[in-house]
Amino acid sequence: MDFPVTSGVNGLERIVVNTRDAQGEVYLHGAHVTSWHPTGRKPVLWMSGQSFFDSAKPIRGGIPVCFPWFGPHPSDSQKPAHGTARIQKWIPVKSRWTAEGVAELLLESQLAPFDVQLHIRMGQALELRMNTRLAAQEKRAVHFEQALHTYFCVSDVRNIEIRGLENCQYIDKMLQARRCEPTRRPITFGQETDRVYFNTKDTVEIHDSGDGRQIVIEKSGSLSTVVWNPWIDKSRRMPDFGDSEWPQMVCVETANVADNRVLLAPGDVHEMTLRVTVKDH
Ligand code: TA6
Repeated sequence: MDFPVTSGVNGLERIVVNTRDAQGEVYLHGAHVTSWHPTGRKPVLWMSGQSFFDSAKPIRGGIPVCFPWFGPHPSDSQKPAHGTARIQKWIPVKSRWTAEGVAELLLESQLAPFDVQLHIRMGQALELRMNTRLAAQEKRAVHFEQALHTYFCVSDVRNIEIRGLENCQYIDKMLQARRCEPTRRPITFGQETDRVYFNTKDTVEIHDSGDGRQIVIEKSGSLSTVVWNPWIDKSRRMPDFGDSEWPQMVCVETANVADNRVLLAPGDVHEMTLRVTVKDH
């Protein structure tokens, strides 16, 4: 292991990455990437100043791994929102430098009936690869949902636009999960926004003139993209989200949810990837 496991906030274990090209952190709790930015750039991933760091609760910010369901459990309200992966301690299997100075980490978890691996590469780009397979003893196909629920830093959510989803149908959670036709224009924000865009493989760009940058979000093995900002009232209702933090973040989530949930057969491996890069506006 080229990158040691050390003690983080409240003693939760983490791996700190500090390379020529990038800095970042990954907590074993939830295999949670809590920070990343290329050297010399502002943070790319947003973290709440009120986040819990508690082995029984999800971390607020960075990249929560939502799996094997998204949102409330479909039939049992006692089960945790967004599944169990993000509140489970993952096992660090590998951490190494590559010849190009990229930090490569591999964490895995057994979330019955699934075995999941999360490969993370931190350099000038941030790359995550989530591989999901059924445990060997499983003889039947099983459905799952997943999301890399990424929180991005922005100068002010009221001054950004998100491009790449103009031609996608979406489910609008603010309209009682109504199915909506494509807007044919970039996403801008003037209220709480909670949308699941489905049947899209498209790259999404966050254009942030305030920070003078674009955050480019590429993906594969994902047909859903979720866009969320809690705005004022919902922020106040979340104990791990500061009341005045909402303008500084937006979630763009690489996912397979709802219509795009995955049916995984015994012996198959499902792969979903996310690649984040930053360029000047
Ligand atoms: O991805 C958007 C969403 O599903 C919102 O509805 C909101 O609940 C958000 O996730 C955060 O969920 P959490 O369980 O992390 O508070």
